[in-house]
Amino acid sequence: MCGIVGAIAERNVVEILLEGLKRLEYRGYDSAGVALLDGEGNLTRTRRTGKVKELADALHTHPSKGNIGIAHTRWATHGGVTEANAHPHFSSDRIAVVHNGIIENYQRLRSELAAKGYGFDSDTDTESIAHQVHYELDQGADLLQAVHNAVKKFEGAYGTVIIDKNDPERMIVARSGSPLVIGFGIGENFIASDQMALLPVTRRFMYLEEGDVAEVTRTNVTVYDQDGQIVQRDIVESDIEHDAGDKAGYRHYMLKEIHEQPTVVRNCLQGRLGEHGISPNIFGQDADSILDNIKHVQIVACGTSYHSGMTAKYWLEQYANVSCNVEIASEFRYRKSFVHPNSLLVTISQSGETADTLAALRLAKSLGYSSSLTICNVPGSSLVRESDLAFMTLAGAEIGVASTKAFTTQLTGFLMLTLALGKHNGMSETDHKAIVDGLHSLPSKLEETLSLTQGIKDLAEEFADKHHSLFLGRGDQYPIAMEGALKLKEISYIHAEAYASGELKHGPLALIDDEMPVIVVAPNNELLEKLKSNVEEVRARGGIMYVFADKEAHFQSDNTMRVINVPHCSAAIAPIIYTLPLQLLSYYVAIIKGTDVDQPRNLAKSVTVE
Ligand code: HGA
Repeated sequence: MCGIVGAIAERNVVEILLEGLKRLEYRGYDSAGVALLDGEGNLTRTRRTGKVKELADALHTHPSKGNIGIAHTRWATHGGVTEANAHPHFSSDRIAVVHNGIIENYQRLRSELAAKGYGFDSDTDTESIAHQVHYELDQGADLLQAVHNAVKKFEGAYGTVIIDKNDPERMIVARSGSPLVIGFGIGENFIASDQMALLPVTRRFMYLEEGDVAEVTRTNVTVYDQDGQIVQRDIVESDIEHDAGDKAGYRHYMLKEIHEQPTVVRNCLQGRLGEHGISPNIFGQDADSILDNIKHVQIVACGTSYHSGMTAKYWLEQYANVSCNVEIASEFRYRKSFVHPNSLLVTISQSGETADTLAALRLAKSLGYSSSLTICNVPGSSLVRESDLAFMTLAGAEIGVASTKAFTTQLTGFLMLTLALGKHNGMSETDHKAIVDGLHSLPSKLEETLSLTQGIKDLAEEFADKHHSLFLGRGDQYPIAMEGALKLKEISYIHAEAYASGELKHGPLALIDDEMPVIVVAPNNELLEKLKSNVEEVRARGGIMYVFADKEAHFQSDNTMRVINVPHCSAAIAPIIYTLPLQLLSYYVAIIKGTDVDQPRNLAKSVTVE
């Protein structure tokens, strides 16, 4: 969340910053701003509420230039969405700061700094960074030392870039809890929250680590660790192949990403799944010998990733004979939990920077887990670097805020983890073969499922005027119903709840009427008859149902039930297959409602704040 870009060059950096912000807009889009320092020592600032386009228009109408600049696209945590709260924040027109994270002790810092005469113009926590650095400068420190001193006073999380009008040859950056990457150019250098922002200008990157402070000049980067010692951090060459910046002819990134699923799932399987099973060590170096001893899995994740973890619990316990708990990261990190012997901690995150999940991993390291594995989509991210084992989902950049292909590739990874753990825990030959065969058929089944698009478009019309909805599933389709409900909430703003359908009679049946559409996920599995009884319970109370069902489940459309036949698939991959129609349903409902599909209100991707 919140996107930061900074550049120091001989040329004017405005367009580099604007392009970077556009590429980071998925991280926040309530306001944006840029501060520029030119060769004559002029520090200027332009800020706008709304999207990056508003800022770009303003800069084209009133051009500004500079060879050092910092820019920011905001997802507000402290202080409303106003121009005054948009970053960069200044201290006395001298210090400019952009920040991703939350300074938790900002109120105390604010009172102290205000008492010392530093005037506040915003309601943000961020402004206290600018004034604290200014205060340290006023005490005689140079900019680098001032930042070293200032960060010692901050509690909470920050990825921050600071420039000083009186020190125009460098930017100082600091990281604690929020990601920052330095990009190396020729005679120019850059900084961003995500390498994606800098791909038009460089492919050489250095990730800062926790507690790092770095001095970035046009020709040099010097990194100091949390003890103030100079350290070398690796420079990596990015191998991101395609530039995710375009929609490839689709109207929205989300639609493009839904349609990419057959391809990315194929990529995710390639080289990892052989004819008769998975290849060795697909979860990382020495992974197989680590996994051999695992008897319990603890999964920790948030949002959509949490739903993939919930699905995995069904698989791991049913097929691999390994016990499994799943917990929301923001809960796990703040409670004392029980660690089973020989436990594997699995974190899941698209970005690998999800603040709560990262904190959970760090906490778990002191709790006695045998090992940690992350299932993640971003190479080099904090979760990947800090976990013992990593499984990259290879979904490619996901820009739509509502996650789609990251989810289905996570599930694909979990089916392979089920195979890996099942090997030493008595998985039956039949189950092993069923999963392997299911995975082989997965890309083509996903393609087949996308052909439901037209029928789902028609169906979406019936949801546009609804305010509430209910999603039902059983067994490993229950988390898929939860994910379907989350998608609908996220992008169409229709209130949606998911229930394990056996729970209906314990309360939610009271909600049923003809204004509450009920979406049912019904593959042809061993729970089908039970599910059919639940469907009858809804019908008897006048509910209107939309049933996504296997043809062989023999549901009939009538005036209370509309049936959408989903291609027949094996039980092991059914949760992945049934995800697609629910994604499409949410997408087309959102289109009819005219919401901002890729950047839904109040949300942002890569949740780097608590
Ligand atoms: N706390 C700052 C930055 C917010 C942020 O990092 N969001 O992801 C603010 O509210 O402006």
